Amino acid sequence: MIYFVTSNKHKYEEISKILQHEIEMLHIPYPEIQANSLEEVVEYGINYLKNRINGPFFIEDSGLFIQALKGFPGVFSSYVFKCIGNKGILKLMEGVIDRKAQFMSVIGFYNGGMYLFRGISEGKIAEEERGDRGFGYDPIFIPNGSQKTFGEMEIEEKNKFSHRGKAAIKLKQFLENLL
Ligand code: ITT
Repeated sequence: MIYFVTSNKHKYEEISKILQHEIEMLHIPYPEIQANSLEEVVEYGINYLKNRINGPFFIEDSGLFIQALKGFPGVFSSYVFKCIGNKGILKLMEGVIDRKAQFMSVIGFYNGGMYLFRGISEGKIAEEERGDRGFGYDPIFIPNGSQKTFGEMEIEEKNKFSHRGKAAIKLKQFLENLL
């Protein structure tokens, strides 16, 4: 049994479709520091949690980085989403031609040692919100190789394109090699 420490049930559903290993969602709040990279946020979170949890666990931190906005909202994605939402981002992007963006995910696994796995999904910001699946910025992100937003995809399809899907596959391969 491996714990996935998160408050976000969508993240849990996405990763549990990929990991064959039994994972269990555990909701223990941990500090998410203000840092320049997702890796720093994850390392700090693991160091905080490692003496509070018995057994192997992982956490995941993710963000949307919009090129024309110099990487905003990036490590502040969760806070920015709560404040201005998809409508606010679309407003900031009004009239902007370069709509390139990437989603990034860093999974940190701990079993006595700490291991980080990163996944990136390149894509663009849609002109309008589309779809009501998923969470967060899903309705405004179109990954390269698809015409749909993440908000228009089932979890399995999103996982094929997504930052989290890619990071989770790396974790899965790592766990298989541990056995
Ligand atoms: P944790 O408890 O796991 O931290 P969280 O929702 O607070 O859950 P983060 O701190 O990693 O997650 O914040 C990342 C934010 O970025 C998240 O709240 C979304 O707004 C956005 N985001 C990340 N991945 C996303 C995805 O796959 N689709 C849509 N939005 C995403």
